[in-house]
Amino acid sequence: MAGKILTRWHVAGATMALLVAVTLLAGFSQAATAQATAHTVELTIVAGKNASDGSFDFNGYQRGAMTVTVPVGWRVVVHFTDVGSMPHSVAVLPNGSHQQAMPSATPAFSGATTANFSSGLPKGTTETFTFEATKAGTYEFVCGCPGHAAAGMWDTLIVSSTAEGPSVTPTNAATIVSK
Ligand SMILES: [Cu+2]
Repeated sequence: MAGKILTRWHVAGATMALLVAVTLLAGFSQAATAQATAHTVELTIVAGKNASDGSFDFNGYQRGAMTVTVPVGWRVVVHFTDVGSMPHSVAVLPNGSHQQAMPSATPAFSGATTANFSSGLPKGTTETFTFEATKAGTYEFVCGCPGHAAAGMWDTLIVSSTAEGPSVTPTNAATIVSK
């Protein structure tokens, strides 16, 4: 009798230990997954910052003078503010789109645009949009208001398959915060 009871306790104990182990493993695996998907970069883009270029700039940079790099697969949260004297917009478009007279309103990544791409957002407006940088390559931040891209209102976005984190050149050209 005593032997049977002891065995039962052993079985119960082993089962408990197994459950604890499985629960711990599940917990670790969940934490690892959460970390893998937490690759988000918050990027601030200020339109029309520099009056001396007619305010046709992002963060004071135009004609590709600012390059933002993000690793492929990261989520990009763009905080856009128009501080210029006229409406502006921004979208992530395929490389070379600034050469089009009327840049396409279809962004390179789903959701990678402010509202009213071709008419722009009134000065003083702030808008946030989010997209997943799902494909490596070179892209452009372009203002869609007529004539603005031709006047220089575009910069560069590189979605990199080798970069380990986001960056911007020149250094501090944009506020980037990784999360
Ligand atoms: Cu503009």
